[in-house]
Amino acid sequence: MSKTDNIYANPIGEVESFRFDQQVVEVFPDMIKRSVPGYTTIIDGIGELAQKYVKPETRIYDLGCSLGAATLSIRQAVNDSSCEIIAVDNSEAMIERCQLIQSSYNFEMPVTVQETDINDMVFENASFVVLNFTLQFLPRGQRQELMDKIYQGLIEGGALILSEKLTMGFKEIDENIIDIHHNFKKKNGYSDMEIAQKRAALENVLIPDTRDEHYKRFKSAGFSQYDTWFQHYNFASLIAVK
Ligand code: GEK
Repeated sequence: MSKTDNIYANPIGEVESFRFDQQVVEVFPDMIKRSVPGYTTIIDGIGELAQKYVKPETRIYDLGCSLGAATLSIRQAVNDSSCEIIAVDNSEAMIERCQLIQSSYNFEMPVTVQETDINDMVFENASFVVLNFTLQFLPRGQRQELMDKIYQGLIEGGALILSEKLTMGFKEIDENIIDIHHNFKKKNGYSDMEIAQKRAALENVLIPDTRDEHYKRFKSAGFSQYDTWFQHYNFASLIAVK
């Protein structure tokens, strides 16, 4: 069982930028479920989509895997021994715990868990790539290049799943949806102070784009089909197919 996230429960003089360190690893499953609307539905949906798009003898990449929830969903849903799933994160603490979790399950499909910056990845023979709430942590200037590399590494008919916090296209709508999201966090037990301090910690760390910006990147990379398959408030999951 994951511990309760109370990292920002006490007043902090100067809030430091958010980092995926050991303290976050300990509370991560609780933190992400209480903060990201639809997270569990998206994880289940990734397994269902994998069943549609994963092809035998191909690779699956889970980029910014954290503790590997999406990897586990795919392993459970597809479980084809001719495929390989590669789960990647650049946080040492996340990767250590992810390795432990993944090795405690026994599936036919081989899994490799590795500590790597996703910008340094080479993608080959991929039928399914997952960026589940990861792209938003990359500087904007690095996002198109990663998208291009993923597209190049996908086989024809392969799919990319991109889940992100979105900026809504209009300022007033954006402010209202952000407010509704904060109420969602309050209903999940976070105090106003926790919400405010977490928001400060994520400033300049989590940089959300609009849906149009994501679609433009898909198009520029060469994807022929793309759409939004899930959205709850300003949290969405998009699919792009080569
Ligand atoms: C899930 N996908 O549970 N290279 C590799 N990893 C990175 C990089 C990078 N450049 N930048 C950030 N990360 C997961 C949830 S969490 C989302 C993803 C959240 C990693 C970072 O270390 C963290 O583990 C993950 O991306 C983002 O399905 O916490 O909001």
